[in-house]
Amino acid sequence: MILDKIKDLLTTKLISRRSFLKSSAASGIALLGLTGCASEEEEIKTVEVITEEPVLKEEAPAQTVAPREKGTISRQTCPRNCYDTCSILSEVKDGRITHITGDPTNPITAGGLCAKMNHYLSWVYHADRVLYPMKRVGAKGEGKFEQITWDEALETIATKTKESVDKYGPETVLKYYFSGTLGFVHNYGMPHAFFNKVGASELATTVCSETGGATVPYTHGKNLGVDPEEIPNTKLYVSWGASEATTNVHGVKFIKQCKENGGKVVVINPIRTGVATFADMFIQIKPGTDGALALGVINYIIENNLQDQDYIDAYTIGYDELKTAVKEYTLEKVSEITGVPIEQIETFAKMYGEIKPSILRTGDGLQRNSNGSSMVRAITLLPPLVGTLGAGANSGYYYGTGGYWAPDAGPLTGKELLENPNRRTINMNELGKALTGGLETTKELPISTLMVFNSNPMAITQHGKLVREGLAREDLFTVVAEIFRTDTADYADILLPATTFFECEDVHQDYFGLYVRHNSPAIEPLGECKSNGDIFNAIAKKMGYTEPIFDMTNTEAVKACLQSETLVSQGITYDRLKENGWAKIAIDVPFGDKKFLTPSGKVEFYSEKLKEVGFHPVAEYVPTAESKDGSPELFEKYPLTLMTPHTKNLINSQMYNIAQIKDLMGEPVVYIHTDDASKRGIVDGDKVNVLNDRGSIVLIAKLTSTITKKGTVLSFSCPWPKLVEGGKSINEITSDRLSDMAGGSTYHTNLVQVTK
Ligand SMILES: Nc1nc2c(c(=O)[nH]1)N[C@H]1C(S)=C(S)[C@@H](COP(=O)(O)OP(=O)(O)OC[C@H]3O[C@@H](n4cnc5c(=O)[nH]c(N)nc54)[C@H](O)[C@@H]3O)O[C@H]1N2
Ligand SMILES: Nc1nc2c(c(=O)[nH]1)N[C@H]1C(S)=C(S)[C@@H](COP(=O)(O)OP(=O)(O)OC[C@H]3O[C@@H](n4cnc5c(=O)[nH]c(N)nc54)[C@H](O)[C@@H]3O)O[C@H]1N2
Ligand code: SF4
Ligand SMILES: [Mo]
Repeated sequence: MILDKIKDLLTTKLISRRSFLKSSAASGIALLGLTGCASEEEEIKTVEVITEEPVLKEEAPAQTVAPREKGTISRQTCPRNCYDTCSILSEVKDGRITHITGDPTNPITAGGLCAKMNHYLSWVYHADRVLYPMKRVGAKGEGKFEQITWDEALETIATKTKESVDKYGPETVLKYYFSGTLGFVHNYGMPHAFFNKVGASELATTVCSETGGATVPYTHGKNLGVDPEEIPNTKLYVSWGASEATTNVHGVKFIKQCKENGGKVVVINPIRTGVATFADMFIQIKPGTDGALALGVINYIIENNLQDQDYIDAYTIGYDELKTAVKEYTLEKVSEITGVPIEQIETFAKMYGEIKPSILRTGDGLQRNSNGSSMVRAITLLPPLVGTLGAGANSGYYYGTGGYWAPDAGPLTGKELLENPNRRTINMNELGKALTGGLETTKELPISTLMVFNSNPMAITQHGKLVREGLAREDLFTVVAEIFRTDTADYADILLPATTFFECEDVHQDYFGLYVRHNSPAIEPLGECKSNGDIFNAIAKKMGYTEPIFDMTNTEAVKACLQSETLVSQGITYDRLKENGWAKIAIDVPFGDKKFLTPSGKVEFYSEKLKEVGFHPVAEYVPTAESKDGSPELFEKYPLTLMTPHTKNLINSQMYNIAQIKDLMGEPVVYIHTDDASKRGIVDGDKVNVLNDRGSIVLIAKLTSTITKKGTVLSFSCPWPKLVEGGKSINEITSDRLSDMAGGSTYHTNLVQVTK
């Protein structure tokens, strides 16, 4: 039934999209309103089967591009923390945005946004936008505020910050930010000059992909991914711990093209993802055991002489040690650890040894485990073993394209203003502990002023109970710059109104593809909103800081970011970028020169450096810290592994307050295998408690026999706590343990019990 409806819908949509493309070619640019969406096709097809998340209903009937008066068109970039970084065209009439659509000329965006961001106009013009500075008048967390002037807000912030600095020292001031926008100006750039001048504690921004990012260089020397637009041209695409149809919707078309061109697709994931539904092979692995699988595959390849010996002899070191290290990972043993049938391991190993070129992609989800680095290390040994690393543009390894980021936010951050380069660093994954004296350093020197921008820690940060207790501290002065009254904003002493990207200028670069993108403001700031850069400049001035950097405008900041060597040498100028909205960075074949920036200059199957930092110099299987093998006692009490990946309907916590999306998602669910459910007397739709020693939350049970295997439960991140029953959401019970490298997050390393 629902499928038929979707098909109907899709046909109408595709037809209207085609006519749009035709008409847009004829008339320059025509805009689609809210319904234009190329990538929905992938999402719609995959949703029903895979994640069983409901499909977004159409808001308006499919458009029939009627002739109408045109408004002013400008170009934006979707600044969300999303691989795709879509280029947007918006139309403004009488100072109001009337239509938005994806740029049809950009190869990745290809004319459509995603299902969630088709609701952008409901987001920009939401009745609950924070439009004026406010001060708290109720209890912390209660969400009672009163409008004040900017002058009063700035005066209060400056006075309180000075008090913190004078009484307790500058390091008692802490910034907390991550990815509300990923603009070089308003996230990585301008705000930091203020904190450097203050000498505030540094924040280790390791919540997302640091563990993997820190690991890859031990093997390859540098993390240089292939251009994902080459995926259609490869013969084997391996999706290892990624969920493209959810988190990278515009990437799915390249994977489909790979198949259409005769290539094979393999998915390795504990969860049946969107891509798994059309993959040639789906390896539904036990979470946290991928290291064992990779080592078993290596062992099989070597035993069957499928390795590329010429490549190994010329460009690698440590092959003998590798051979020895993987010997114990027999098919039987690996099958036992991973829950993957022996025949499947064999077939995959044979495919990976024989089919070339191939691209092996690791997602971010995989490395958000206590053994994330150990797993990623083992996987990175595979491409050089079969000689695909550096063999061609369509060959090798992919863990994002961050290694090529060209704009440089450095000149905006005022590093030269920092007096104490050894100031303390707080790991953002430990915010709860940091605020409640749970870290040695904050026990001695508590945080007294917290300034949050571009983040919603009450929803996204682990071990929510501690974060809440910390934010509720009466002796903590909290400033939050926000677009909405999030749970975090409710704890602010001063709440500042931030602009959306439709209201300010910035520059971006994808972490999926190789595009630098400009963001022009489409409209004037609503109410008294200011961009993050302008907010922190205003605070700096009120503090009495007179350095010229605090006079920098958004446009000057964008221009400064574009002065990098790569951009200048490739002729990517401000004017060109602004005119076209985006430009592609040219790269050489990653590792085409077979130069690897490791100590030996070769791929290191054996790494002395890895040994120095306490790891197996080759690789080994390490169970996760919360698992049957890693913590048998805890497992007795909490026998289910909880995974908490991203959902197609949100960007982390963003969009959960948009009525259409909230209604569509309903109350948050936990997917549980039918066997695990029946053992507990749970039926589909039951309200259940999901709990561990960190806390307990209420979710709706959704029974499945395909999405997850027995023993694994799944609940998506990150609903707003105050908008769900019980006032607590998923991160109430996730672990704030740090990963095995670079202090990364471990959102998937959780043992829980589920009770009716
Ligand atoms: N719609 C949507 N898109 C997003 C986001 C969002 O919230 N919503 N968030 C954005 C952000 S911040 C990021 S970092 C990216 C992340 O993008 P991805 O890396 O694709 O996504 P994740 O959802 O973090 O996790 C990917 C997969 O890792 C799997 N995984 C977890 N543990 C293991 C394991 O032990 N072994 C294996 N093999 N797989 C495992 C999960 O099942 C999940 O399918 O997506 C971005 N895009
Ligand atoms: N359980 C679980 N939790 C997770 C994850 C997971 O996989 N599982 N993933 C983690 C990952 S990978 C990430 S990256 C983090 C993301 O963590 P965050 O970056 O904190 O996530 P967002 O929900 O995007 O919150 C950003 C906030 O910034 C606000 N905002 C947006 N634009 C602007 C702006 O221009 N200015 C200002 N001042 N504010 C703005 C938004 O309204 C929103 O409230 O979440 C992490 N949390
Ligand atoms: S969230 Fe991602 S897919 Fe959706 S519009 Fe933004 S960049 Fe594109
Ligand atoms: Mo992330």
